[in-house]
Amino acid sequence: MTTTPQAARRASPRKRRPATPAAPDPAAGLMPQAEPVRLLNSDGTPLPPRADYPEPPVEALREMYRRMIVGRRFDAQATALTKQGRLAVYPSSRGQEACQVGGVLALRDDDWVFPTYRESMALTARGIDPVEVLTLLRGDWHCGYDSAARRTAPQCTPLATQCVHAAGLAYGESYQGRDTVALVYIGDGATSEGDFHEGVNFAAVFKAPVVYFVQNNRYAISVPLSRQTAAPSLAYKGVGYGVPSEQVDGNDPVAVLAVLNRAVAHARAGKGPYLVEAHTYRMEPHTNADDQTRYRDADEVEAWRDRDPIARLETYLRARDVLDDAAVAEIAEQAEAYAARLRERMNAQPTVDPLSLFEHVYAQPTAQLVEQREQVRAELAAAQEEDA
Ligand SMILES: Cc1ncc(C[n+]2csc(CCOP(=O)(O)OP(=O)(O)O)c2C)c(N)n1
Ligand SMILES: [Mg+2]
Repeated sequence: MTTTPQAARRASPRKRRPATPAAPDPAAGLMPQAEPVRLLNSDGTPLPPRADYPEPPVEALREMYRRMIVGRRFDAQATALTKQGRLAVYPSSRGQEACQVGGVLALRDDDWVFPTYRESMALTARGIDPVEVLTLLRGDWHCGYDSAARRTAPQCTPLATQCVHAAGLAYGESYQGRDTVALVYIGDGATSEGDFHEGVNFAAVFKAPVVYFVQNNRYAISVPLSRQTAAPSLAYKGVGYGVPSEQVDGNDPVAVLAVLNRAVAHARAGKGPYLVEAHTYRMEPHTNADDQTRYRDADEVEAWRDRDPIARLETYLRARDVLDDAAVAEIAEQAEAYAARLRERMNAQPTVDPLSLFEHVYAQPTAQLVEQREQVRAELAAAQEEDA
């Protein structure tokens, strides 16, 4: 008599299966902490130290404080310059100082930074001449600084395109045997862009040494985070591509630097990219041209004043006895002198040659460009004759 396999299975008594060992979690080592990493309370008192994110040396934190103070003063000066007609537009990063300065301090000079329009403060913290940093926002056609010499890409206005540029550059660097890292600054809103996903994916597959540093400042112009994404944390966006990802309190300078130090070390060791989401807040409007009263309450902005990253670090450093009244006053003076010098230099009228617009577009200019350049040249000559 023949039986079908199904019938045989039905006939035999059910065997008890041995307990199977739990399959290893494929996302182990990739997942962010449930709560953003924090090493200081909002009032600047320390939390217990953590083995996974060791506290940076206190000298580095003191230098971070200095650069944050100078950075905030620079930022206020740049906003004032828009009101005096010296800058066309300025996107402030007031409130985001821990991220602006932390990103730069986590890197070596020969590492690369890929900034957005929001990162003027980060670039000045990197030591780039502030007038050069503001060149583009003044209305010139170029970014003002020498990108190759400063290892700093031009500030990127098209959202998220820097994510793919950084992946390519970092891959190229490691392909040539160098251990340089590229750090990408990107906003919360820009993580909805295709280029963000393509960049992170490429970096993950080819183990490009990139740190994707998301400053989640809660808004993409007027669009709040809740209308942008349903992800519980933007850090999960890295996990989906196999990238270890972390979230950090972006207004806790000590935690920001500790987490970025680990992310940079990971990338430098050849283990591929890392993603860090910093929870922070933009205290000013999107730019000087934006009216924030149309989309957020003053109460919300006020509530974030209590988490001010500078006050938090100052309290901590005073308690550690590495900062006193005299040092605070001296740093404030440095910041004032920096702003005064910037003001002076920005008040001088720049000399801009309109014909330079046509240079550096193509190695061999197209027929249209040649024609347009000729038109501009003729118009300028006619205007000069009229003036004479
Ligand atoms: C590809 C592209 N789409 C739209 C814009 C217009 N735009 C400029 S800034 C911005 C909001 C970006 O928000 P977020 O990424 O959170 O950065 P934040 O400005 O908050 O630093 C938008 C939509 C742009 N610059 N580029
Ligand atoms: Mg934003």
